[in-house]
Parts: sequence; C-alpha cells; structure tokens
Amino acid sequence: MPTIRTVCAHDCPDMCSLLAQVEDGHITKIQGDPDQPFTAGFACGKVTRDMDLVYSPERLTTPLRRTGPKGSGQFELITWDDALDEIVARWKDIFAASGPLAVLGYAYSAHQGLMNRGLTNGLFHALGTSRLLGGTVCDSCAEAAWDATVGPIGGADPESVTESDLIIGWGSDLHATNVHLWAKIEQVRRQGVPLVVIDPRRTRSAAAADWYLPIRIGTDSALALGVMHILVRDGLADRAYLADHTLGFEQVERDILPRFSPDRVAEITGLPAADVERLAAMYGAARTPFIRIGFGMSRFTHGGQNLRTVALLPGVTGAYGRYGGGAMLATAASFDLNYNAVRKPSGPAATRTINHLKLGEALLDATDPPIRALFIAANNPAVTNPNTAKIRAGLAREDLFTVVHDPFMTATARFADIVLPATTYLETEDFYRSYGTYYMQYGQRVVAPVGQAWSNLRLTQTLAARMGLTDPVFSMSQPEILKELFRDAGLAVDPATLLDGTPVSIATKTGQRFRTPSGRLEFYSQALADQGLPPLPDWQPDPADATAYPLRLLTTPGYFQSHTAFSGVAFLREREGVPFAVLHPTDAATRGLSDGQVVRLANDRGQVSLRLRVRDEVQPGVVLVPGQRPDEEAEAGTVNMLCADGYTDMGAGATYQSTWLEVTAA
Ligand SMILES: Nc1nc2c(c(=O)[nH]1)N[C@H]1C(S)=C(S)[C@@H](COP(=O)(O)OP(=O)(O)OC[C@H]3O[C@@H](n4cnc5c(=O)[nH]c(N)nc54)[C@H](O)[C@@H]3O)O[C@H]1N2
Ligand SMILES: Nc1nc2c(c(=O)[nH]1)N[C@H]1C(S)=C(S)[C@@H](COP(=O)(O)OP(=O)(O)OC[C@H]3O[C@@H](n4cnc5c(=O)[nH]c(N)nc54)[C@H](O)[C@@H]3O)O[C@H]1N2
Ligand code: SF4
Ligand SMILES: [Mo]
Repeated sequence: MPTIRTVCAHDCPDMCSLLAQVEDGHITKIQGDPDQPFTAGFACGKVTRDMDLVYSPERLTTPLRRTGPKGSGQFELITWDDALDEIVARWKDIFAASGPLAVLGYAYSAHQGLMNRGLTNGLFHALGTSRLLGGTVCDSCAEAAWDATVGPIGGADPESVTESDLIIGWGSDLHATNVHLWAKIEQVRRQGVPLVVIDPRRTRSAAAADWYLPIRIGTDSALALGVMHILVRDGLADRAYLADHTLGFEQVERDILPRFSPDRVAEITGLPAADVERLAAMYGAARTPFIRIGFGMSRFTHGGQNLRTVALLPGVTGAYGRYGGGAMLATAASFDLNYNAVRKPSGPAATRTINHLKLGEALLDATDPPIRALFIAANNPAVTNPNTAKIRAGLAREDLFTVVHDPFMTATARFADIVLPATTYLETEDFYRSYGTYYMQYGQRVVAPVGQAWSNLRLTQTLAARMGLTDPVFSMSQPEILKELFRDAGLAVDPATLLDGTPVSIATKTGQRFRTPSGRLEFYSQALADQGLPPLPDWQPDPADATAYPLRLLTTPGYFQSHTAFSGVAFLREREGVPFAVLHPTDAATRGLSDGQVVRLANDRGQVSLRLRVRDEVQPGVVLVPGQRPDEEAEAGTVNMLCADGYTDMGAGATYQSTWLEVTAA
C-alpha cells in the first residue's frame, strides 16, 4: 500500500510533514512523519481525521449557480465550462464599464502552499483589480509590532527550547495552536525546566504549566515593564548587551520604568505584586529564557504596543544573544524567497486596497467605482470576520456578482452567485515554508481531486488564460514555479533538491539578529514616532473601557476546530462540543445564570445565543467564547456578530478583545 509524504497545508505554525497511506486511490490513514524532527512522528487530532475532511459527505463536488435570493442557499448544478464562461463574461463587462477596480479578489490562508495561496493573489495583481490588504484578521498587528521592534526577521528557533532554562507561553495556547512545540516543551520539562503560562484564560496549556499567571486582557505591556523595573532595580540588566545591541533603553529606564512599580503593575494586571516580583526573579536568574509570544495579546486597541513591549524583554537580560533564549512570534520573515514571482507577476504596483476587516464597509460604501464583483477563496468572512452583520449585508447586495471557491458550502458561499468546488491540500501539489518553524518542504499530491473539485492553482491559471493574461507563471507547472520562487532569492538552496519532499531547515544557532532601521533591538522606534505612535514601550488603558457594557469578550482558538476549516468534519464538531460561552461564577451569580442554560450575549452590533458554562477558567468581568463556530452549530448566531471591527494601533489589525457586551438569560 503506497505511503505518500506530503505537507499539512492548514493555517498552523507547525507545518507538519505527513505520511498518507493510500489504498485503491483512497486515503486510509494520515500520520506525522518521523523524519521531520519537529513533526516527530505525530499529527494533531484534527489532521489525523483529514480523510474525513476529504471524503466528507458535505463536500462540494460540482460548480453551482444561484437560483434563489442572495444568501438563500438555493443553487442549481452547472458545468465548469458554463461557470467559467459566466465569470469571465461578467468580469470583462465590469472591466469595460467600470474598470478593474470594480472587482475585488479576496483570497486568504486556508491553503498555506506558496503556489495555491500566492497565485490567486497574483491573478488579481496582474488584472489590476482592487486588492485585499490581507491578514488584518490575524497577524498584521503582531507582525507590525515585531517588525518595529526586532525587524522583519524570524524569532528564536522553536527547536532551540532543548537549550532553554525557562519557558514562557505568553498569550499562546500551545496545546491548541502549536502542539508540536508543546511536545518539545514537555521533553524539556522532564529535565526540570519550568513552564510559565501568562494568559487571561486558564487554557489547557495553563492548567498543565508549572505556574499560571491569570493576567487581565491587554495588560501584558504593564507586566513586561514591571519585570524590567525589577530587573533594573536588582541589578539584573545586562548592561553590555544593552549597549551593544539595543537602542533607547536609557530613555525607557528614565521616563517609563519608574511608573511601573510592582504595586502599580499589580493594579493594572490583576496579578499580586508578589507574583510580579517572582516572575522578574525567575526571568532575571535564567540564562536562556524562551518566550513563545502568541497573536492573542495583539488583538485589542493597543495590541501592537502590548506585544512589542513583551518582545523587548529578552533585550534587557541579553537573552536574545543566547541560543535557547529570546522570543518567538513567527519565523516566516526569515525565508527570503522571490514571492513576487507568484504574488505579483505583473500589474500596477499600487491599487485600491481593501482591509481584510472591512469587507462589509467596502461592499456597502465604496465608490469610484463601487465594488461590483467579488471573488472569495480559502476564506469564510461571513463567520470569521468581525462585525459579521455588516459583512452579510454587503454580501446580500443583489447587484454584486460573487464567486466563492471552497471545498464546502460555507456561510459565505451561500451568498455567492457562482460556487466552485475546491480541492483540499491533499489533492494538490505545492511548496511550503512554515511560519512557526524554520522548515520548508515540497508536498506531493496524495490523491486525485474528489468529484469535479479544482485546486486554487488550476482555477487561477485557467481564469488567467481566459482573461488574456500572458505572464509565464500562469502556465507553469509546480516544479517550474518552484524554480521561480528561488530565482535571485536570499536562500542558497538548489530547488531541484527539494522536489523529493525532504524537509529542509534554514535555522541557525546564532543569537537573534535584528533587521530594524538601526540594526538593533529598538526600545526607541523612530519608525513608530513617524507614524504618530508612542516610540517607547508603555501601557495605556483601552479606550473602550468606558463602554456601557460590563463584560469584556475573550475569543480564543478551538481545540478541535480551527476557525471554520474543519467544520465539514462531523467527528471534530462533536469533539469540540456545542458552541459555548464561559462566565466566572461570581458574574453568573450576579446575573442569576446557571451552568448549562442558554444565554444571550448582546451588544450594539448584535446578539448571539450560546450554552453557558460557569467556570473560574476566566476572571470576573470576562466572557470567553472559544472558536468561531458557524451559526448552524450554535443556538443562534456566531461570535463575530458581536466583535468590534476597529483597528489596532499598529498594522490595522483586528480588535476582537476590545469588545464589550452583556449576558442575560435567553
Ligand atoms: N486548534 C487550533 N489551532 C490553530 C488555530 C485554531 O483556531 N485552532 N488557528 C490557527 C491560526 S490562523 C492562528 S493565527 C494561530 C493563532 O494562535 P495563537 O498565536 O496562539 O493566538 P490566539 O489564537 O489569538 O490566542 C492565543 C491565546 O492568547 C490569549 N490571549 C488573548 N488576549 C490576551 C492578552 O491580552 N494577553 C495574553 N497574555 N493572552 C491573551 C488567549 O486566551 C489564547 O489562549 O493558531 C493556528 N492554529
Ligand atoms: N472572533 C474572532 N475571529 C477570528 C479570530 C479570533 O481569534 N477571534 N481569528 C482570526 C484568524 S487568526 C484567522 S487566520 C481568520 C481565519 O478565517 P478564515 O480565513 O475565514 O479561515 P477558515 O474559517 O479556516 O476558512 C477558510 C475556508 O477555506 C476553505 N478551504 C480550505 N482549503 C481550501 C483550499 O485549498 N482552497 C480553497 N479555495 N478553500 C479552501 C475552508 O473550507 C474554509 O471555508 O479568522 C479570524 N477570526
Ligand atoms: S499540528 Fe498543525 S501542521 Fe501539524 S497536522 Fe495539525 S494542523 Fe497540520
Ligand atoms: Mo490566523
């Protein structure tokens, strides 16, 4: 029975190397590859079920054309030829009447392959349409904050934790979102290295840690500054490292740190002052403390400042200079590939961009020209974007020509005029580079497409040809595109050696390098000052603190669901359980609410009905809703109906955690 090595393409930092067993053209088993050290022979509990994703009875298998009102979900079967004829005819009409800016390409990250993901964006770049300013729903704030501090370069290698003497999971539920790093950390803990978790939710990672700090949402910068205050006070700052590798620490020391005494930090964070002292003492005593920074702490109004301040901490003790120490947010920026060959084959350098978070506004309000056609792939904004009511109002426009390419009939696809069946990654061939490790790997197609499903690559290349684009990349095979990705790239690797699927690591054992304008870790950032942002790390209360609603929303990842990418797998939906909200016992008691009842979560944007769980997993004042579950799985609605769609201070990112609401009996 053949075993095919491939790469997991789900949006996940681990980027596992997988072994898939195939019998009579059918996948029978998926497991982790023992020959990739990070994957280490196991795949997560979601992906070992990916046969059920591929062969889900809910898969779309043919193109569909809308027959009922928008959003009604009424469709008829059509052929691929008819679907493509209609799309191309409509786009050409719109180009002629309103220009290419009236079309919006809105494709995102559900297939992490550089070709299947990148070339869809390349199509819209070459066509000169309005383009998606992507990733603001996810990592744009965190990345902008990291770039302003460390520079556009990856952080500490997760495989270096074998050399760490203290590990801090700071705003990242590794058990859910980075399970292979969790496994590595477990090994190191057996040798006595402590794991500290700092998170407003007592996550599974927090419950299993050596020490858990239940921090108040959005106050990590205050905690980091409190730790710095104590390090300086106790003579634990590495003055030589600060002088040689950092910029502006003396200003922080003079103007900022005096305001962050342990007592004030305790007031802000909700942690006892003694715990702030203990954390600083532990951090100061460690030689190679490793901080895994998650995106969670960036998803509120001051998220950039919050994350950036945490990323500065390893500079104070010089931990950035030692293998095993430092901080890791992501690694992708270290892969110097020729991405433009795929993402920008031709087309205007500048065009109208639409922030990923503002699809609703763009569809409802854009003028000059208004958006008349929308193409969505690998993205389910009717569930995963904040302020969902606005998104759905935009998608419901009868005069908008919407095409959705997805393996499943999603909430978004139900609003489409044409729905096109997409393959899953197991039915595609592609090249991958991780965003949470330093591996890159070529992934083979495991099985032929199910039904009439097409890959993103095939659809993109076909549409490009029919729209008259002649860029060579639109007619290249995957191995040919691979060569382009390495042409004039910073990585000295012969792409031909990658085609056999061997995982290759680009990790080095040096200390952290900095790619900021100064070439140093920037406590003072002129780039931020130039944008009118505070150039020094600091903490400010959230501006929405004065809201009329008493409870603050916390949204977190699902353990057996990743956004909506696995919602077509019945087994995983059941494992995740019915969508629920969590309140602390005191908040439940003051509202007369009890465990198990259906409650209504409401604010000015909308209302959602969920099962209530009463637990001290969160602090008073917080309502936790894990995952983004589609409406039909919940009592009513989906969490993003409540979520704020404002921008973060950096990177114009999402502010899910700047959402306030009330919970009552349904
Ligand atoms: N199982 C699973 N895996 C996933 C995903 C999934 O949904 N499910 N999503 C994938 C994707 S697309 C991404 S981007 C990554 C995201 O993975 P992460 O970087 O881990 O980010 P988040 O999912 O935002 O949340 C991580 C943690 O941040 C905490 N948090 C929220 N606000 C704060 C705060 O103010 N301070 C602190 N200290 N912590 C805070 C939350 O409680 C949560 O436990 O994971 C990927 N992997
Ligand atoms: N409230 C709240 N909302 C959030 C978050 C949060 O923490 N809180 N997290 C945000 C984050 S980090 C992210 S990344 C976004 C994710 O949001 P989305 O990008 O919308 O992610 P998914 O729900 O996984 O939807 C991806 C879609 O792509 C489809 N798909 C899978 N493979 C392929 C393929 O190969 N080709 C095509 N064409 N389609 C495919 C899937 O079936 C699914 O419908 O959600 C964000 N939304
Ligand atoms: S841990 Fe992440 S990369 Fe690995 S199999 Fe699961 S989803 Fe894929
Ligand atoms: Mo994400």
